[in-house]
Amino acid sequence: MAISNATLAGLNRTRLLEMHYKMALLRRFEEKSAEEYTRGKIGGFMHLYIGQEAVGVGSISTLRPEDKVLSSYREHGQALMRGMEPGVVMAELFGKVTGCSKGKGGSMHMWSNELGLYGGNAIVAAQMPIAAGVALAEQYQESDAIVACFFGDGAVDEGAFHESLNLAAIWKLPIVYICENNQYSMGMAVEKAWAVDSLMPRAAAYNMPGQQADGMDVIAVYEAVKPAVERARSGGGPSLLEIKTYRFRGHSMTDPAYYRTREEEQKWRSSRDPIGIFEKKLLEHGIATQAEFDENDAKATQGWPRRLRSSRRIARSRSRTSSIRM
Ligand SMILES: Cc1ncc(C[n+]2csc(CCOP(=O)(O)OP(=O)(O)O)c2C)c(N)n1
Ligand SMILES: [Mg+2]
Repeated sequence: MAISNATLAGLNRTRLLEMHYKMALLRRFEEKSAEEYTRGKIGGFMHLYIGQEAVGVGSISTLRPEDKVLSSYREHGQALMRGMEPGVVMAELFGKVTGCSKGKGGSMHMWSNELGLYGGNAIVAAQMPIAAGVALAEQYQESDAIVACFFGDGAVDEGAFHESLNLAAIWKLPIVYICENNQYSMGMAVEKAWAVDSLMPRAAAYNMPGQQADGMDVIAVYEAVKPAVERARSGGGPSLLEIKTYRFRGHSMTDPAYYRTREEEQKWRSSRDPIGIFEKKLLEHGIATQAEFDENDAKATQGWPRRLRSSRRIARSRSRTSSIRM
């Protein structure tokens, strides 16, 4: 098959394949984490990013190395996207001194000054005022860096969300607020928790642009986040994005997810897998081949120490839309 020179959202084939690789890496890393957690090798709480890969990859692909990223406790994906070595993230999960937080933080506390990654925050919405403070520091120092602040739909119900957005708007801080609306905060469905059916009225309340995007489509995420990043970088102030997604696993490793049906989960996995959707798009545009996806997938499992690679595999269901098994 002839490879096309087509671009998607201005991204060339090399960058698109790199994004595909990152999505595969995030998926495979989380599967491995789940496996090791089940074997009792990882302690504490652990929240997986499976299903939400397009949000982290699409958003962080718009950033520069000097930009700063803050996230919630579901942040393995952001750490990997920011360039943290998978072995370092895994070591942190294992509580090893070679982890990014010297093994003292674990799953919810990925941190790297060099990579501009300021957590990993276990308290819901805690990262939002911190992100505003980091953005204020960047503004004060007249740097070109901006802040990307990720949070879940549950964080919107916290006072810290409202205080942060208000101050960010008043001070025109260089920040992009990225809500990963995966439709549940723990077991609470978003339609039972929000008096409004989208985040757009909240953006209006704090006088900043609001934008929604399909969080299962990495290109749609990239296209939504990019103008917000440019606006922040050029002194235009903050934006609020609502990226609609779905976590394929429970809230944490110990969540049996009784609050939703197995049919609902299966429907998302089989028809809205973000990796499958991206692969289909790349194939349709003739930009990449199945062999290249397979190559990326194989490479994605090579990031952690060799002895972890051969250990027992957990049962996985095959997604019908993705060549990458879940
Ligand atoms: C201030 C605070 N209140 C309650 C909790 C307990 N808690 C942990 S996660 C969570 C739900 C947060 O919502 P969201 O980010 O949408 O959840 P997810 O999508 O990760 O399930 C809650 C209430 C907490 N960690 N911090
Ligand atoms: Mg949520």
